[in-house]
Amino acid sequence: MDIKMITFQEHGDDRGQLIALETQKEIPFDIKRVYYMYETGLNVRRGYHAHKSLKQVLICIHGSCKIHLDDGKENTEVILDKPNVGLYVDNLLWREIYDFSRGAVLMVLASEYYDEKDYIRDYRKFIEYTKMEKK
Ligand code: T46
Repeated sequence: MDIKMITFQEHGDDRGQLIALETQKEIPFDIKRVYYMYETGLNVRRGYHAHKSLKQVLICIHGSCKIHLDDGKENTEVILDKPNVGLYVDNLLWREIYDFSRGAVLMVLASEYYDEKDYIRDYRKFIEYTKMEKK
């Protein structure tokens, strides 16, 4: 499976590091929404859905977590554990997020406003959807 990781430029000096993320520069879409999850329980697994059209970049800005991605044919696991690395998650990818370390903060930059109608929450429907899209 083709996974796109984006390494962001660090603007470091003797005070520490700083990362800047701009629409259509480091992030390959117009950012319409930012959300982040924190205080996630140690054995929590979240996600369990795909998006019809939403594109996102996931950055674990503190701690670590794992992302399971499935395109309907293949699947893979990605570890996010660096604040200067983002995972680009295209539409029509089933995702599950788990193994959050204590204190982990997962920030997500999204290409669209929140829209429940964009979610595919049933795995069988997701598989049907991926087949329809390829016709
Ligand atoms: C995704 C993964 C990585 C909002 O009100 N606005 C928002 O923008 C979002 C993302 C969520 N919510 C509400 C909806 C639920 O009542 O926050 C609650 C938790 O959201 P959800 O159960 O969808 O969280 P996850 O971790 O299953 O999924 C989220 C995103 O929804 C999803 O797009 O790709 O993180």
